Amino acid sequence: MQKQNRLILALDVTSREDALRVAEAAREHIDAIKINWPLILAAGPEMIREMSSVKDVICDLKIADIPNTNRLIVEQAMARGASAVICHGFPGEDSVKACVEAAKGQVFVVSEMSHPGGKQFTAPVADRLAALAKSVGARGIVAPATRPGRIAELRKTIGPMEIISPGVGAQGGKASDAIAAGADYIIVGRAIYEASDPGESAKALADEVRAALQAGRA
Ligand code: O7M
Repeated sequence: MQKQNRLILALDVTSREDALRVAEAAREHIDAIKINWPLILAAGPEMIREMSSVKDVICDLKIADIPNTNRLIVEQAMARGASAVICHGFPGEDSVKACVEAAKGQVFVVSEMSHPGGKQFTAPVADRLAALAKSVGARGIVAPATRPGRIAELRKTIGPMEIISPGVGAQGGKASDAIAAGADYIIVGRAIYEASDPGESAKALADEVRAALQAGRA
């Protein structure tokens, strides 16, 4: 994944036609496409391969099982051209390790989730989940753009690992706040794929990210 626009498109649409339309429109303003269950269930797992010809694909299956099942899931995703996968940390170290081994390190571990319910169970253990991601050699963590202060705190735990951050737009977070707090990439779904002009919306977000980076350097 090239770190150019620092924008990951969450392609949670439910038809192949919409996926192609939105991905093509946003293409030049994004660094990766995140594919989750809605698209895979609607249009089939071959969407991973098809989208990987547009941009790097992060397969967001939020894998959360025993080590052997985790390994089997990751192998299937990688075999279809995924560049990285996303797993949960709560099943424990052995389960996350199985993902990291099967994906050759290309794993992002969910820490504190971005929605209101994320405060209930994930927030109290988010620092431990981030520490686990670091100790098993994952690539990065997922941290909430809806609570930028938490991005900055989790950064202290993981050091230079990557932070990818959902919650911008429809969930109320701001791209510039997430970037200023230390996110490497923002993840955006509805604010792009529900926009009347997804390309324009992606461009505006990428511009906002660039401006936040420049302000941080000034
Ligand atoms: O921009 P949205 O709100 O339409 O979409 C956000 C995407 O990020 C959507 O695909 C969610 O599944 C995902 N996400 C969250 O919204 N919150 C989280 O805490 C974690 C994720 C995520 O991507 O986890 C890997």
